[in-house]
Amino acid sequence: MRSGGEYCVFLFLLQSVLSDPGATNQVVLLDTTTVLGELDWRTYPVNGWDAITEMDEQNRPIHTFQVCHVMEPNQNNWLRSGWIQRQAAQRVYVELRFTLRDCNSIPWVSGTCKETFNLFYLQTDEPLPAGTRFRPTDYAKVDTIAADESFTQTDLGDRVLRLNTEIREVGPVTQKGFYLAFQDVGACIALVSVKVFYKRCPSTFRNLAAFPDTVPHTDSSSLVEVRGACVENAEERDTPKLYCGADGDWLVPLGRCVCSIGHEEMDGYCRACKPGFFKAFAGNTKCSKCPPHSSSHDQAATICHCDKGFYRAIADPSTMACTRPPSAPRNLVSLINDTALFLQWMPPSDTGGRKDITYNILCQRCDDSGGGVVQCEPCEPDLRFIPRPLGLTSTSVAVVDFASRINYTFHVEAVNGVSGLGVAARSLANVTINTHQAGPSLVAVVRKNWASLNSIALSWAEVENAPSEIVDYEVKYYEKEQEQLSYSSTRTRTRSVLVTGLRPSTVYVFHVRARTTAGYTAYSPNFEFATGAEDPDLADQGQVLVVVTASVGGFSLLVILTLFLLITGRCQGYIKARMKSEEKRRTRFHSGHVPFSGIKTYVDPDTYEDPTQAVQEFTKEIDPSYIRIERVIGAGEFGEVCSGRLRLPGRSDIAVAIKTLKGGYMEQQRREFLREASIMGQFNNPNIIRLEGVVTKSRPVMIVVEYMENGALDSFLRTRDGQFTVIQLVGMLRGIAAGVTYLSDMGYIHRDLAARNILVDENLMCKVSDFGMSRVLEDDTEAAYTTTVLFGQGGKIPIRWTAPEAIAYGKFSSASDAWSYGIVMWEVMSYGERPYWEMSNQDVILSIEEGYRLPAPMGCPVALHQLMLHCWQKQAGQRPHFSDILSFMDKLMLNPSSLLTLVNDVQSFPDSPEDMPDYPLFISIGDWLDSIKMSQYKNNFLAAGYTTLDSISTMSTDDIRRTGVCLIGHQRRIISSIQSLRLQLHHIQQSGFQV
Ligand code: ACK
Repeated sequence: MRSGGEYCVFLFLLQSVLSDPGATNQVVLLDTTTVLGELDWRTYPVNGWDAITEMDEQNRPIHTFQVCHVMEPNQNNWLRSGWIQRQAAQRVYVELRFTLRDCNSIPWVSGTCKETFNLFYLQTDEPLPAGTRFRPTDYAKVDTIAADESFTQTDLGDRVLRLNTEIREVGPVTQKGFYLAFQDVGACIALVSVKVFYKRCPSTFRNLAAFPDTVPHTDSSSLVEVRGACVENAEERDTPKLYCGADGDWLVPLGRCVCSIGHEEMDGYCRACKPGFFKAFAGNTKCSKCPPHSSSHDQAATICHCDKGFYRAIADPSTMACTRPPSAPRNLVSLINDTALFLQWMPPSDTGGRKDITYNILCQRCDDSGGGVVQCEPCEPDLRFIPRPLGLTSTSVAVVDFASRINYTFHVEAVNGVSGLGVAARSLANVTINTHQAGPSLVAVVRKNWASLNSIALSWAEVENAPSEIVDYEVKYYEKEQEQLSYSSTRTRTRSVLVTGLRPSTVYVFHVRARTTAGYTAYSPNFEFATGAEDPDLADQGQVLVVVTASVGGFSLLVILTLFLLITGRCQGYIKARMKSEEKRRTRFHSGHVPFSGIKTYVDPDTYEDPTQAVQEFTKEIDPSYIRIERVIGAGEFGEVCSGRLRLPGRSDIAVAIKTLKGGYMEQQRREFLREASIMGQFNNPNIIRLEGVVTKSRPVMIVVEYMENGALDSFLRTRDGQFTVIQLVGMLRGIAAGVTYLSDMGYIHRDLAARNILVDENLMCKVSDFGMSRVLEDDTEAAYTTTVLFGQGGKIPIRWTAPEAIAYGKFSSASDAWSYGIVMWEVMSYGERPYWEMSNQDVILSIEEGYRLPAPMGCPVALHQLMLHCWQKQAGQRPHFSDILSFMDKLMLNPSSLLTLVNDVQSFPDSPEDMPDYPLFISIGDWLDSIKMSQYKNNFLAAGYTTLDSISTMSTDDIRRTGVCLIGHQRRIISSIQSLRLQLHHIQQSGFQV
């Protein structure tokens, strides 16, 4: 049963089969649509299946097999393929495309027509010899194949042919080849194509590794693990692996390869870095451009070589620019006094591109050995350099223990991490100093006029024929026992001096020298004098006078105190017990605040023999069950600071801060901790932090104070830069002034006034806190003299906040608190900027001594800066009293127009900018902006023509605004950095001018 129409349909179907490109994860063992010659398939009996070969348009053969003996019963027609080689296959698939006629569509065949056929196979290691008889029983059945679709009749009576595709798995096949056989039992079939294939995972590249073609396991549930090989110029990180699944898909990629040094990944391969680029480490990064002053000429460079004259230190990373040794230090100047010789210089103009510059001092001593021959030799080994001669990171050094009348030549060498790597000459700056004094001593004898417990009055006469142009005298002194470990000096224009701040019963060594217009003369010989002893019998006349005065003063204080205690009725039976303490205290009240009747006076807890008595007297014990600790808000000196609630019986609960004393404390620590409470407990003022009470009878020991929602003033302002009006800031300062006025009226000296010790509540009200530092001072009615301690600042004095006389010789007073208040004003007006920025403490002391004062912060009213400067008067007596500061603040707030005049521009120093040397700290505008984290404005500065640090030195706020820095906080940061630079410069200049 064949018709020409059906053949056309076959042709069409076959074309669509041919155009199927096939999947890449299949290996085809046979495809009848691609066999060009005869197929050589056999049929049994010969008239059963019919092989028909037609040609398509491209003249390619189309092999089809048909059978359609539907009218005859008992059909058993076989079609057998040729021998198909198995190759690597383990599981073989057979894809059949065929049409099958629906028996209903054929009349008169109901008993004989079938709608299925059977697929069989036979494995052999070799093709069966020609002429082998066909034995159906040799073949194993794979499946009975039925059609999904068949011929169907349309409404118009046309028959529509449907092509069926069926795939069957054959096997497992283990022999070298096999035959397929198709059994027809009476159906009408056209077998259009037969494709035999097996599946495999095709070779692939993943994660820079190559994976070969892989045949899946026969067991479809297990995967084949395949290890990949890294592509060329790549190396394994973790073993690269893939798994081949039964369907020929790659699964679960593991591990990877990365491109080796000198290579980068590109489209799944590792490509060599181009010249001018390098890659120093294996990895999936790209090649990098050679850093400045280096180059690579070949492909696949792993490092860029430094250009001539540039180097890389051993520890420098290969990504860092090549650098070179620095140029010589600049502006080396020297300054000599009798015991120390100072060298100071500026960093080299060319740092070589590095930040690790250090300086070495090399010293030679040169003597004129006569006849104009100068002989130089290394300096004495016992010459001392402070802090050290080599590896200096700062730009100054002091030299002591030098011999007099010698020419010393100092070479200051600038070195960096690549110095010595090339053949470049050493970068030296030289200076020669002669340690000659400007003439012999003009003071032969120094006399003691009188001495008290703490002071000695001296006078001297000049030698005969002394030159008239004496500028002043310098008196140097130190404790004899201490030798010269630390010494003090003071100056006077007259031939006498009163040296104060000395220790009782102590021998001091004094010597005096004159300063003439030609320089210092040599010192007088040493003279030793002792201060008075505590025992009045041993005192000389002057001491007796002082002690009597002190006793009278102390007595009147005692009377006032006694009256006060009697009037208030407190501790009546207690006066006697405290008489001993009173004895001790009577000379300890601050002289500037003699309390008058009716005003409560601060009592120093240290004057109590038993400090727990002071705690009992001035604080209230709280039952810990009334306290609820909620969270930790900070770390105090003695333990954590927490916030919480306090509910006292009959009172509503309030927010409190709770300072705790951490476990394992020593008794001394407990006393120190509670000392603050017994100070705080004496105060009652809205601008002083209020003590609610203490817990001492159970653990942990606690101090409970009112809670201040906004915490410490310094950090509070830093996080709200530029957010307050000037009036609000003045309001804060007014509050602090009110608090300190109260303290000073009580006779209490705070000693540690600083924004960090002021707390701020939710209404911006400021309250003074931190009473840990305070001690009542020695009563000293003598006038203060300026003394300078050159080396070694002992103790824990907050240098930047502390008045010079307090630093130099411990003279704390309400006037030194006024100095600190001025610094707090500056902190407030600059929103928490660090006073004197990053200057070292030593430089701060020297700058203050030289007369430098902090410039006005940006946007600060002139009136406020004037008040700051007033607080920073060198003479403590000239500083304003707190009551004056308070009324000044009140006036400002009542008359806000007085705050309208602002100090907007950078303060100018007396010297013109042309006279200024280059800025020492940074190399370029870019570096400078990086250092203050304002890098984003580099282009603004450059575009506006500011290319050197010289050029920014005179910039005003308006100039900065004009460069396009719009944010007020950023303007502030930049302007204060310029001020800081100018300050350091000024400091260097001042030192230079003294030479
Ligand atoms: O800046 P702060 O939040 O404010 O961090 C410190 C921290 O405890 C350690 O001293 C905070 N602090 C101290 N006393 C109080 C208080 N009375 N109210 C609120 N915070 C306080 C301080």
